[in-house]
Amino acid sequence: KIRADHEKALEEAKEKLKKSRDEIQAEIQTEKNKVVQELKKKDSKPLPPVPLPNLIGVNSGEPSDPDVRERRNKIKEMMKHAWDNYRQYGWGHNELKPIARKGHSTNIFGNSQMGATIVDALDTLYIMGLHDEFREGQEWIDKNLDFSVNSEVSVFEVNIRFIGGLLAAYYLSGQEVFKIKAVQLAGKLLPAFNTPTGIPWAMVNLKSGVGRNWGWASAGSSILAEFGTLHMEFVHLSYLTGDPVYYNKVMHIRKLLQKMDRPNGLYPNYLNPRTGRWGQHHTSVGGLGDSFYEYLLKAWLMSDKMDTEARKMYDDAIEAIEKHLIRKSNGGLTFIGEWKNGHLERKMGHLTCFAGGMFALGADGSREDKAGHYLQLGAEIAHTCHESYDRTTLKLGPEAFKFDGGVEAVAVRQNEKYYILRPEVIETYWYMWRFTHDPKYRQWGWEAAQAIDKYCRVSGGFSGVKDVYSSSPTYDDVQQSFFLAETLKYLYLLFSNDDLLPLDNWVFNTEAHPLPVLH
Ligand code: DMJ
Repeated sequence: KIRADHEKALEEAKEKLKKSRDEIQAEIQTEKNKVVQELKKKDSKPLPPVPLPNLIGVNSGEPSDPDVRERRNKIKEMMKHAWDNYRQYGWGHNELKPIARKGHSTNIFGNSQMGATIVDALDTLYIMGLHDEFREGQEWIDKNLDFSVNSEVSVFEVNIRFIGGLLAAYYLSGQEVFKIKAVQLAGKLLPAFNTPTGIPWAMVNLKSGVGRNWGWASAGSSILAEFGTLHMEFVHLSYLTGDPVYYNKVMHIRKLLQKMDRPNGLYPNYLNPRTGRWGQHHTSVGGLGDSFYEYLLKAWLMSDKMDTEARKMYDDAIEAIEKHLIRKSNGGLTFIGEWKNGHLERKMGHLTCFAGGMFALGADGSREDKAGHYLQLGAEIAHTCHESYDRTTLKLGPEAFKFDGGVEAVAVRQNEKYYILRPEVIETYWYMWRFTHDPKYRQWGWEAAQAIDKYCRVSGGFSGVKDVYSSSPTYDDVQQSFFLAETLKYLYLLFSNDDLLPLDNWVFNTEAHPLPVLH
């Protein structure tokens, strides 16, 4: 059926290409008008009213210390630079090429033009008080964001960036349009769950609903960090709509995982959605695994600590990870390696650095009251990740670094030396700052902010760099949407008071979109 659907889509595309440009444009316009009309019809049917959770600390955080205030203002200025350039050169495209000064997109968004940067940036704009920019974004979303596009997108990425971004914008601003769009989009993702096991495909065509997995994934598998990072958003969707369909989908995934054997207590990164069997026995707290663990912990926090099943799964998983993946290097640096078929690869990814913050966030409520231990582990990971920054020329961290053959926290392979404006290290600094108020975390965050401003800033926005060990780096010419959603938001929060989005009331999704605790 899948093949037949694809062939049909291909045929349609071929037919379309036979037509003249004007004809095609006219057809697109007619289709767009139709969608707008349909949306208007749907929009007029209001969603059932639900009480908004208690929203605390949405407009606070102004630091009294003038130096801290100055740093916070600098971060806001960087956000403005990133936004204004996207506004000018990439508006409506998913991302910006800051050097070529034009729109950019990657395969995670298919061939769509869904304004990923706009949706991802909204809540950051809001908490920074950039209200004109927020309104511009809202207007674009209201008028242009539609999901009936013949485009194959990543279910995970669309969930964390779009649904997460829209829900956070809704809770912060109270503007109904965001909720409506989030629910419409979620409806488009649901066909991805039509697999023999209910484990969703990695990708879904938003128009046809046809799903499939990444060609590179082990034995046709879905990815743990992808199907395991839907829970927070889907629970909120059920809460806001009163429709249990979303909740049921993610709880089904959880139940299935609970029933499965885990080699050495570890969750492999790959699971086949047809057979329900694990693929390769690789386990990672970085790419392919990371946010699955994060969402177990956050499911518990988001439920006001009622979802003890999620907490138990988190505790079990973390215990196995500590036993098999976490080690100390000869130089005394704690690192989290990658487990591959019973062998530990002594390499840590930039993505893995988020785990420092996760350990700190999960300290309270840990088994046998090991809160001190997990806070300490968080501090050690933060320290290791800071070292990975500090040992480079640009003072920005590489994509992956080794602890092997005399090498400590340094990238070895050329294709692991890049920095693409990722947030994870700064994210960990921020959590550690919230829990300890040790000034070194603000200092380290400031070092990173200065390095980004010095080496990644160009006149058309911010760009990733290809080699953090080179004194004359080349740019990758991409301003990632998560730079505005996460990196700049965590920096801003780091230089704000704790009463801005307090962690007792808000839980951040894996793209740094804050969702309220459902008491
Ligand atoms: C973000 O999209 C999310 O944080 C995701 O969980 C993993 N990585 C990127 C940013 O590095």
